[in-house]
Amino acid sequence: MDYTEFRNSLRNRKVLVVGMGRSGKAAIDVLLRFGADVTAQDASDPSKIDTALTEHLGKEGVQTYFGRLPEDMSAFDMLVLSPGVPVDLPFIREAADSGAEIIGELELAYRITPARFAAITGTNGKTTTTTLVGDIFRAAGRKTAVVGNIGNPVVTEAVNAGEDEWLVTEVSSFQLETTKEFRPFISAILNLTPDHLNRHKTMEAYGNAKARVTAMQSEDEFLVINGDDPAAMALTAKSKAVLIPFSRKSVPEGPGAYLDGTGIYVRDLSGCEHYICDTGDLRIIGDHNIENALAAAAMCFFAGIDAETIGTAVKEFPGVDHRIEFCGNMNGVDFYNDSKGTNVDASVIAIKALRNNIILIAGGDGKSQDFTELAEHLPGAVTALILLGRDAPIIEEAARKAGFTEIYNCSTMEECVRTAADKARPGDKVLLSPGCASWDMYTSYEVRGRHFKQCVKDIIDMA
Ligand code: UMA
Repeated sequence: MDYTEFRNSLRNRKVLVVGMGRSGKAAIDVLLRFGADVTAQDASDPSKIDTALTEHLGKEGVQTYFGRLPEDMSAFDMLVLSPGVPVDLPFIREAADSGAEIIGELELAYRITPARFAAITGTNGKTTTTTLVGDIFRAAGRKTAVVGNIGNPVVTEAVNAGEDEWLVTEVSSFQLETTKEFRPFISAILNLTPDHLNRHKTMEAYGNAKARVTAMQSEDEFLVINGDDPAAMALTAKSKAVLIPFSRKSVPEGPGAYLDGTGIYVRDLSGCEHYICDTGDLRIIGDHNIENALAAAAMCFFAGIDAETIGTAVKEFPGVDHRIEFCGNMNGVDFYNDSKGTNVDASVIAIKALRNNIILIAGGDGKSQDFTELAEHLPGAVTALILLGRDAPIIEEAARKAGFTEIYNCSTMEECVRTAADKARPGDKVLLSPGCASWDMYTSYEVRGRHFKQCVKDIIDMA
């Protein structure tokens, strides 16, 4: 079914949209536009739902089930799930058993658009790489929208995009779990380390969700993959796409992106090498960002962009907010906001990038992670650990087991920043890299990061 047939097929189709966050609201608007008979459901109590949304849905004739479930799940032809909704909830299974098709907002977006997708997944680096790929596409003069897990629902842009447009899409394992036909022209799997195990339960299930980014790709499409990461490489087993490995550590034999000395290169399908830029030219710091630059360069090159345009855009790229973002200096102490460090691996990466003399602020919703690896990276690099949030005791226990005892518990972000500033000596670096989701105290990592930056600004202004 092509996109016009799919759009036509939505007329009078009974669709239940689950979750009234950004994705659910966007999906409803698009479904209504094509005449679907939409019902909305959210687990939250009606009093917690935005009144503007309730009024909007009322005007559009959308029946709502807030804080409760529809009585008859067999009434729906299709369910569109928001990414945060687990697929194995009993009422979703009941609908599937009665013949409803279960898809997510990403799959809806894919089916409804003629635009092409460049899709980026992986445990860490997704937002940086997606933003960089978007910048390079724009620099090459391509019509581009940067969408997905990065914060903009895909479906909103997808429905207005033409066939000459590119949807550069950050895709999470949550979004991929509900894809069926989703087939990007070029995809990337940046790395695979433990995350979201409270939702996916096992690393195998988490990896399987990530592998869906390439599952439907064909032999004339491309999968950019981290050649230095065996767990990511293992996900390529079933892919039919042309494999384009990127590596910081070795030079691939065939096509790929790699370092030769300090130079970043791409080798094309006929074996010719193309110079992109030098690692010293990058404004983003750390080995992980060299990997992000390699992945972005490979994606853009094999999407048909010339090496010179890629090189210029990579050199100009300033990085993204909330990812090892410099946010102030006070008395010789630098402050960095890495609120996007929402898992152990991301925080370890941030510690490695800043190397030593770090005062680390961590903690939050630990998502059932094991913090041993984070704890093992503290001695030698971190001089004080300041803990905040629900799972602080779990991190403290892991740190003490690793022999690290310079630990301070705080109950607010203001207190964390004050304590860090008190402990810091000139040359130290205060780093917020929680290793945890923000959901125990904030609505998102962005809100947490902005709060941290405000606390840093306040303390600098007072000094
Ligand atoms: N809800 C239910 N039932 C449930 C779970 C949630 O009804 O079982 C409801 C909640 O009450 C709430 C709504 O669903 O009203 C929230 O939906 P959502 O959690 O899917 O959030 P959205 O606002 O739609 O945002 C989602 C992504 N959120 C998640 O994956 C948790 C955003 O990624 C993404 O930016 C946005 O879609 C646009 O595409 C955020 C994220 O934290 C940044 N992602 C995770 C990560 O990066 O680690 C995967």
